[in-house]
Amino acid sequence: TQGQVITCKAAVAYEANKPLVIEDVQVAPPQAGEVRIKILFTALCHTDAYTWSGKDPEGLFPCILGHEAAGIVESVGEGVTEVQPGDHVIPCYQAECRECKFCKSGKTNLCGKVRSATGVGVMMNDRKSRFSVNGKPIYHFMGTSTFSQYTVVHDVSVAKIDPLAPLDKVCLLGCGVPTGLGAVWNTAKVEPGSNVAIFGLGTVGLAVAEGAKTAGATRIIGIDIDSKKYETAKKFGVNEFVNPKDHQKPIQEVIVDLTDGGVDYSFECIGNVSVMRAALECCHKGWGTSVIVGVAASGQEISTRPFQLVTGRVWKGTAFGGFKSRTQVPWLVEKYMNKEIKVDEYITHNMTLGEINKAFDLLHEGTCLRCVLST
Ligand code: NAD
Ligand code: AHE
Ligand code: ZN
Repeated sequence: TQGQVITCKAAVAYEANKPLVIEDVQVAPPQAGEVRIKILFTALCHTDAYTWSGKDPEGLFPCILGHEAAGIVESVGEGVTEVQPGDHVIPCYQAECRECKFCKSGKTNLCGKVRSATGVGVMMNDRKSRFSVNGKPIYHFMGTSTFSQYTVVHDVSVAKIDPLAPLDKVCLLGCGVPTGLGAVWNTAKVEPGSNVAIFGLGTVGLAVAEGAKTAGATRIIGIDIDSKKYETAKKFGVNEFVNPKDHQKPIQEVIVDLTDGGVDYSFECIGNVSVMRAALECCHKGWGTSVIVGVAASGQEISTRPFQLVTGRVWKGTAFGGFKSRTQVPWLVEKYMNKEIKVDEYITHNMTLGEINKAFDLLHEGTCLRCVLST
């Protein structure tokens, strides 16, 4: 198949909110600096649902969504040296070129090399898509487009991993789990003995809990409007639970009262701007740090009294948990293989690519953390 167009099945999002259509899609060969990957397993993340909803300013249609996956390199374009056909890989929506201003700064995991293309659904080389249906181009998404049996990505967006790692599990290390762990370890840098509040106990919030537990946090307070979330959350390290619906007072006041003035660290893992405000305001005066992890819709803005920051609270955000993708995803895979981090525990459902619309329905029900699709 090397050098040839591959026709395979993919889930195409033709319009916002309209059911995805399983189509025969043509996938062009990889050009210079590109890699074509046979995707074996892909999970669904709430960010896919967000873009599909039409609220993402970077969401273009028709496109192939999906960004949490694992597969095997099928072929590589000219000049690609770090991976070869047969390598087991995880596509990374956050690239790492190791050469750009961002990569060299030592201050961020964001990479500038291909971001201008991945935000508009094309490849960097010719600003065109490698996907088409009957000659009509289909946009890429986040530089990954994993809801397809084959995809083409930039070589700076491919993490080569241990071939012994089970791809049906480690696909989760493409997004949600690293995001939560890294928010704690890299962005907040939680110290032993800290008190932590986590708003939203989906996969990302639970990974924050796991990260906080391993960092030695003392009180790990989970906050969710769905009380059923507490049972599962306990397994990930949450040791107190608050449902905002059980209280008259604003949730930030409830947390401040519970914690003698506020928590050391809080994490917003929902994407709701009023909860982001509450998460900041439940932090302790003088030092409390709040990390925004959730993705809020286009047009939404955060607000608080500047006095909150003047008096020492810090507002931060994180993308992919601050992890350098190509370097650290393989390391996270090893941590999983050594049983130092959970992954299997986040997988509540397994389905096939053909059942993707049903999988999205599930995602909106409280019982689903991650659903892994086999392609
Ligand atoms: P999820 O939907 O599984 O989890 C959200 C949880 O929040 C649910 O348990 C829900 O019951 C709860 N919730 C909703 N409204 C609430 C409220 N007002 N108060 C308290 N709890 C509330 O989602 P997820 O897959 O865990 O993702 C969480 C967010 O993180 C999404 O916005 C996603 O787009 C974002 N995300 C960001 C990054 C990043 O790099 N920054 C990476 C992955 C995901
Ligand atoms: N296109 C969206 C932004 C979405 C967003 O913030 N994405 C996160 C990853 S979410 C993964 O589930 C991210 O990494 N952002 C940094 C980046 O470079 O995109 C919008 O609203 O415009
Ligand atoms: Zn995601």
